[in-house]
Amino acid sequence: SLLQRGPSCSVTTGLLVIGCLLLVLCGAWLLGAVFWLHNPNQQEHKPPEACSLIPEAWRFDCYPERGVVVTRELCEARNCCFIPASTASSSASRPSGKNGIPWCFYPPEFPSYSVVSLNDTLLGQKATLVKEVKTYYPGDILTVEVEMRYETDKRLLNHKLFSIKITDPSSSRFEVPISVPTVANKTESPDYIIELSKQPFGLVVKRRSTGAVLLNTTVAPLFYADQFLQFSTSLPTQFIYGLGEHRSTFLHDVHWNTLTMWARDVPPTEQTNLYGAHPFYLAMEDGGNAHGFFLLNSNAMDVVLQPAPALTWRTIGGILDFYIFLGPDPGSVVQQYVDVVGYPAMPVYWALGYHLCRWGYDTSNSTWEVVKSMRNYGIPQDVQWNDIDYMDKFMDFTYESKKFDTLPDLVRDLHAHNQRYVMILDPGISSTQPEGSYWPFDEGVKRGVFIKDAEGKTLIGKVWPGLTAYPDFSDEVTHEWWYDNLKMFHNKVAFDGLWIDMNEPSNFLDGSTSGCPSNNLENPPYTPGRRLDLQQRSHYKHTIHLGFMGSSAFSALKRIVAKRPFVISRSTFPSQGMYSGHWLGDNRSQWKDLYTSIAGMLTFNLLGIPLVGADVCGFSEETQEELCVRWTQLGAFYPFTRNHNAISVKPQDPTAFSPLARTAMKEALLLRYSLFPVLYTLFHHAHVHGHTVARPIMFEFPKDVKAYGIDKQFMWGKSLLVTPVLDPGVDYVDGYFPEGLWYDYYTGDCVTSKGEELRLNAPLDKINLHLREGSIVPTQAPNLTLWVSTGQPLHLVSALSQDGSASGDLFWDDGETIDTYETNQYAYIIFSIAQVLSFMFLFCLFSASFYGVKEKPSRVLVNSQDAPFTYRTNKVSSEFLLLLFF
Ligand code: MIG
Repeated sequence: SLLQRGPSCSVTTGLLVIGCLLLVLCGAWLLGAVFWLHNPNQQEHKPPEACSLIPEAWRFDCYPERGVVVTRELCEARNCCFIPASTASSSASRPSGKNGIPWCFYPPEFPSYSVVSLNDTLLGQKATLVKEVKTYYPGDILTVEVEMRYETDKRLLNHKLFSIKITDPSSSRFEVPISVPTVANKTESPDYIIELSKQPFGLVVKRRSTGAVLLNTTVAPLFYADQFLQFSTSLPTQFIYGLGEHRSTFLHDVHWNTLTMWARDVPPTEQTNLYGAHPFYLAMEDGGNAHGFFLLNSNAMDVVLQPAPALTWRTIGGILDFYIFLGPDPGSVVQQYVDVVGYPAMPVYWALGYHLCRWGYDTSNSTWEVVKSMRNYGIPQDVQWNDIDYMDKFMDFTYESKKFDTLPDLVRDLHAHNQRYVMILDPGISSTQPEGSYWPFDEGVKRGVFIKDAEGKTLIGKVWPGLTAYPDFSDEVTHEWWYDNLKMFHNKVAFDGLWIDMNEPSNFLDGSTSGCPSNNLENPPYTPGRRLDLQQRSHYKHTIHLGFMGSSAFSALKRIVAKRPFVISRSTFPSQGMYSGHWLGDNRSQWKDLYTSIAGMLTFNLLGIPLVGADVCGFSEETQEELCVRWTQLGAFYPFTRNHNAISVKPQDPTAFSPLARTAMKEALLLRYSLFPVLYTLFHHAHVHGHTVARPIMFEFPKDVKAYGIDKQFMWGKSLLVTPVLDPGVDYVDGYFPEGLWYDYYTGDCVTSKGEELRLNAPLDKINLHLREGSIVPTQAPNLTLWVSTGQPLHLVSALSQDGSASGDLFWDDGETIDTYETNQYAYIIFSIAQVLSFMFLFCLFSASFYGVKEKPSRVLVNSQDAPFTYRTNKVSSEFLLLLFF
């Protein structure tokens, strides 16, 4: 992920080490205990009436610090209200994973900022805010500046974007170095209404058309201290999505749910901050409108959801710079967000094929054996990967000369079969090799690419190769050094893409070999995160931060392979979609993980990183055959599909299973390969328009509230509905079908739904797939690689709507040249059927099926010539199927 600052060591590059929080928090707890002893009568104390008037759902936590028993004394020392919550389960001890209802909360009159001047600017208004009294956080900034920008004249954002930047006029604070498109003009007729409250300062943003209050920051005081920046807003809805990276349901729970953002190396766990940080949410309002909110800040932060509903942003550095996107439909919100952070890269075609990987291939030959066995069974595979096993002593840019001696030959063989090779690289560079024996480190030191500690010495941590230095990828010099290393390695092993791991970055030491300095970055007054338990502490100690590894890998690959770069990254930050895809990290081979992968995939599509998938069949623990079959079926619909396995567990590639299971997996992959034209076209729309690829049902049916919580099904684009089996031992699945006609993809059988749940047959060899009425999807006869598949004739599948119309499209190019869209080297075809069956075929179309033709046509004309066709009555409904050959 990109630069973040959090509780961290102060190092000269500004890229940091964290940890060592224990002492401070223990200290605070002791203090609390002492106050408690001195006031045994505290329970009798009556809070002021203003406090008791505040409903529990509307309490904004005045004492968010973890590990502190919040007493009345501690609370009142902050001039806050102290009222123990009504229910036992919501005590201040904060039951695991969630905050309870706060016992200590801000009173209405809590000191905050007032507007002292307000001026019009070219793009909006600028206000100066002052606060009279310092609060209890050190470095409170009493004068801040607010810049409100009402608009851009950019295509997507016209009338739909409102942005605010709150800065300290007296000193420059850290700002996230991603380039946001510049704003040009102030809008005359925005879709929103802004109301500014002057005393205390607060902002209310309403949707003009409905009056819905999208933002109201008057609900709690604004904090702007050096290491504690916080504001809250009411929400017009409980339906909140996004806010990655977490393992949770797709729809977030707003019942005192704190989501922490701070990139770190930890296997997907509920209520825990994971590998990436994405301070963006999408909200569904009453009536089906949607809006989005993005806080452009990369420091460690908490986002607190509470049932009012309301939300609090609490970050420990940087500035407050935020954007509101007016939608009004959910897809447009994502488009507007992506327009600010950057559009996803157009993937090289083979990125969408099947990837096979594991940790623990002992040798290059054993890796090769799997590839050959996949070919023998006729199972599609585009890409073979290697994990850290291939390296010599786990060092980047080396390969093990005995066990992996045939690696270059394996890669040549893959290429000869139109297959590709990807290997892992970690950021940590071994620092302990004899001088002159390891160029990456020696040269890195010479060019000064490594992160330094507070004393200006190279900071040394520990990862797989042992002691390591960390490249500072925010520096151009590092990019050049990284490129040189890749180029030299590429001369030996002609890899096609890169897998970048451990780039939170992960560190097995607490800080560095010399620990952590003691300073305010290391010991922030407030530490985001859940309760300070042992595990949490050690994880904070284990994280240091650096950035831009994804963009560095992208630009180096672009120069080396001169094709669209393929990069998959574990850590991510807003804008990362421009450079890489993402896999969801170290999941387990469990049914639960199969299910949660859908929410992860959908969330990353919302975050502008559509090339995403989970480790198919599960990473850690032994998988089971049935689970692995179901996972391969669901995985066939991950935008990025890779089977990956941990070390020391049994193989889980498709060839490792019984003929029955193997065949079912093969079928699922062939299905994916046959749908490649659809998937590729969806990625084109992601790249050019910021669309999602794998999409929640509610994106297509925003008025259907029943679809808002669905994360067991999803769509590909607007046409295909996927209903996977997520439970063991069943041969059916229940799925929700929004109102309308839905066609079984395989048979053309049609169901009419009133917006209801339907039970579908789902034997082990089947994943349910439905075509929405009115859609046309281009498909191809599948083959063992996409290279071969994409040479096959197209077949169109059309699902007519009730009035007999349908449409669809196809983006097509050579699959690998950089910027084909931008340089006009592509074909884009729109298929459309009106009541009269007529449409244009531009090239190499071989056949077409039409679902839902109500009467047998007397003639079929293709280019004015009679064409042969077959026609049959559909078994289940009274619809008909027409097959056409020409
Ligand atoms: O410390 O490279 O998430 O996919 O197999 C573990 C070994 C390092 C973590 C990755 C995982 C990979 C593993 N890596």
